[in-house]
Amino acid sequence: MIVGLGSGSTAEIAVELLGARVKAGLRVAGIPSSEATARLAQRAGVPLTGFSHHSQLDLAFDGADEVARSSLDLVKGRGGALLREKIVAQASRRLIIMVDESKLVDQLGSRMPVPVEVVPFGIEATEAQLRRLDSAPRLRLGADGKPYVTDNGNRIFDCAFGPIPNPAMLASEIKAIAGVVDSGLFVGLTSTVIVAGPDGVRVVEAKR
Ligand code: A5P
Repeated sequence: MIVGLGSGSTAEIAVELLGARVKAGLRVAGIPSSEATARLAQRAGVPLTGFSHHSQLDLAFDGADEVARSSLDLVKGRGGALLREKIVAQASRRLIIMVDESKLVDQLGSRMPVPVEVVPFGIEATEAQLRRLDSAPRLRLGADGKPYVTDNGNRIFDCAFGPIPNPAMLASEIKAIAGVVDSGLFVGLTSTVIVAGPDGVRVVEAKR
């Protein structure tokens, strides 16, 4: 089985658990969605593979920053891995998202700005275009106070749009800007959401 390995604290726990299953005999290979996850998977003993060997994955698991209750669309990218996460998600037959209840929202954009990965060239022009979409883009900074650099050598604007009535339309508008690589709006990709709450864990399947 070929599995997409998500990024962020929730996905990291799942990678460690997967490593324990591999040690117990499970036959699986993972495609990591970030350099950090690749390092963790190696430490946990999860064999890694890549898209040059497998263009389609059986499933991917990941966390999320927001999950829309009815559509199961997502905002992702607080950890900066949104582009690779989306490539992995789109290549997977099933995308399983693990969150706690605090991540569930009626409308995406309610709790979190939408991360947008942009190429460094012309970054001021790209920022101006994002501002025209009624967002308030803020260049993400790293712990050193310098612009955060993604695994792909790009930068991230965190764009506060407020509650988003039509995430699919906004995702297309953002992506139409030349300097944008992709946004953290994941529309129509989720198969299943596993939600942890005070009363235990429940599983929500996408209505498709
Ligand atoms: C990484 O870029 C993100 O998309 C994470 O998947 C998301 O931020 C969820 O992370 P946590 O599981 O750490 O909340």
